[in-house]
Amino acid sequence: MAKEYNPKEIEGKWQKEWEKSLIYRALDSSKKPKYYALIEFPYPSGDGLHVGHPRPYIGIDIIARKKRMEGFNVLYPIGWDAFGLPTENYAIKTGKDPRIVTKENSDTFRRQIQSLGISFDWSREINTTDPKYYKWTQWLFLKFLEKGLAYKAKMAINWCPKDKIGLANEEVVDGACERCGTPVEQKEKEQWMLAITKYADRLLDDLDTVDYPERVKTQQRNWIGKSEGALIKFDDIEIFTTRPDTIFGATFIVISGKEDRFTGRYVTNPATKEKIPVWEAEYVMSDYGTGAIMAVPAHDERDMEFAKKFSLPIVENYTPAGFEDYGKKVIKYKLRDWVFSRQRYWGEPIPIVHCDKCGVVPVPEKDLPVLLPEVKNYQPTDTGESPLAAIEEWANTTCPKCGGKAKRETDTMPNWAGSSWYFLRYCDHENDKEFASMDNLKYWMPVDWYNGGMEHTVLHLLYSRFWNKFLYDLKLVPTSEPYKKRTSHGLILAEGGEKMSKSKGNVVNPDAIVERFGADTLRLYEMFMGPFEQAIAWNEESLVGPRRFLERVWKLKDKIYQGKALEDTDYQGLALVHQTIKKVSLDIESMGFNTAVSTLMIFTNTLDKQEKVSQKEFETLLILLAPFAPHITEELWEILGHKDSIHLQKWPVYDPQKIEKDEITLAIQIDGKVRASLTVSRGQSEDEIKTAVLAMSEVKKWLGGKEPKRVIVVPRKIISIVT
Ligand code: ANZ
Ligand code: ZN
Repeated sequence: MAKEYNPKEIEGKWQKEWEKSLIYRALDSSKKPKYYALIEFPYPSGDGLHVGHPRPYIGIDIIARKKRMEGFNVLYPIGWDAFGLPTENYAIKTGKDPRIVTKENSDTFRRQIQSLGISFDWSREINTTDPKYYKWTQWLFLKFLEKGLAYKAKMAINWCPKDKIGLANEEVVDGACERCGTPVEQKEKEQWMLAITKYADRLLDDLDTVDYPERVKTQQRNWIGKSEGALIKFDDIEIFTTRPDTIFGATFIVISGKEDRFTGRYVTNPATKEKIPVWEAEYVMSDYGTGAIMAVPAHDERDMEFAKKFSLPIVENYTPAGFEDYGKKVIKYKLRDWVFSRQRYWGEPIPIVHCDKCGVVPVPEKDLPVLLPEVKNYQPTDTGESPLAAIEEWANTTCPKCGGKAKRETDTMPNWAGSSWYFLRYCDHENDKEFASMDNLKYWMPVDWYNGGMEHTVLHLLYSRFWNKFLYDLKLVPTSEPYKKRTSHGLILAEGGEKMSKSKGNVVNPDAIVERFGADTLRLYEMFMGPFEQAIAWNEESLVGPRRFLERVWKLKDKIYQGKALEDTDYQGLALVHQTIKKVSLDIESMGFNTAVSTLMIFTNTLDKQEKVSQKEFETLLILLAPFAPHITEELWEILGHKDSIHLQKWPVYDPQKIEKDEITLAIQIDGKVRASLTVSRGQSEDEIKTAVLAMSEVKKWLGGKEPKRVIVVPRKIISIVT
């Protein structure tokens, strides 16, 4: 009896085999062209993987596998973005060392991801919390310092009174802490800052040079928020406006304030020479423009609302005024410098020493990394200082310059630090002399295809582009943009359409799915369930479809007859093969994974209807299916008698001529008279047609046994026989 499809028997076996044969290893030099495929490295949370995590890993895996089969030297790496609050909060709660928590969590993630047969080059695994990694994050910070782009500023920072942590602007959502929802307060504190605003124009302009979805570019542009406007003085109050032409309708001034109130002051409108009142209101931001506006209620909605509420005059005046009339043109940005300090434990220590005599002193390169000390208590302090400040034997040190008493910087870096350059480290992950060698970077960079979540298309992309550009200016990386192409995947939601979350108890663990259906079915299902870019709800029942499909592929092996080349397949069959190759190839390139799978299903159904299937046709199906379902295809490939891996085979190329499946009917003239007709397929050669015509009984009858003098085939029109 034929063997049943049993994923449990084959999946683990092949995963071990691939690990041994190193077929997914990227080589740092090769005659092959390079291809760098990247996913956003995960945060190894305590909950383990849920079925949403692997969606992008599988999608890019399919692209990486196809590229390998097309002859590229592919780098498809993975690692752990492991500093951050959840682990720290867990450590606070349980007293467990975050290092151990991180190790346990990443072990779980690794095991789970490996069970899905994704072709990551595991030899390049990195971990942002590994001192060998964060040594270079610290080194890079010192480069920013050296070039004047890292600086300290006393800033009113966003302060979450519950988490006791300073938040970056982007971590404040509607005035509340992004993590816990507590209303954010302002607190003055010395902070390390990174001058990303120095790169605002280039971050904006260079968007024209990269292949990102338009909505991602728009989001980046809006975040940078460049506007051209004028600064205009209303007596001693300077305002910023993008509409100086509306100045005749400016009936009051609003300066940024905590509540809506009249200040009691009046200033002169330089256009109308009228006295207009000065108000204070929350809707004017203190840190944009000049923090003051001229209110033109007739033209601006917010001003209109305010004018109505407080019965202020509304004047429609279309007297034209231009930039020329007022002030010079200025350019303002919404983008702010990046607050780079965190008063937390589980982050990279900022490698700075404060000396009474010498001031701010960078830790010398030879003393890097500044190791994160082990502590008993991970709780942030009530004063807002980092828990590191409480560890005197660590914080008290000597000045690297003068040898005198000094104190270490006790702030740590934000979560974004490690992820701002990890794609560079993958290129040379073991280097202990440099963050990555220029040779390797020149070979691998830029990333050819980067896929990640929509939630990271603003900040992470902007930050990492900024670091890359900064390093480019120092001639430490070879390209000014790190990512050639960026795409995003949609979330996988829980059944019913809600977001998967532990608190809702609706998280689906891939382990259970692999156990029940196999990894190949899970992979196929995740690709088949809907368009890759769109959010979609998980539906356990639907896993049966892909599983049955794989069973059908499995059974096809019993129908094979050998020794027949693909070209010998009958014409209809050949057209279908080439159509399938074409559609699957193009769909993969455009992330149309769901339609690629359905194309493979149609092909399989057609083969299934045949009594016999040629080995070549079956092999073509397997090769096309291999990136989607790497285990079953490898097993069948072996059963067919191959000794090398299916994943090292050449990706098939379609022949456009063979795809034209329409047949044409040609008239047959004998000595100038139409006597018969013949239906041929477009792919047939002239000789084939001639042979077929002369074999026709009707033609034989008209020829009466004579040899024709000439047979002329006018392509796609007629066949003319002269006797
Ligand atoms: C008069 C006016 C008339 C304005 C009108 C707009 C429309 P963007 O494009 O975002 O740069 N503005 C200036 N500083 C502000 C601040 N700190 N907080 C809130 N609003 C501020 O917008 C610039 C416009 O936003 C400026 O032009 C100003 O209002 C307002 F029909 O001046 B305008
Ligand atoms: Zn000193």
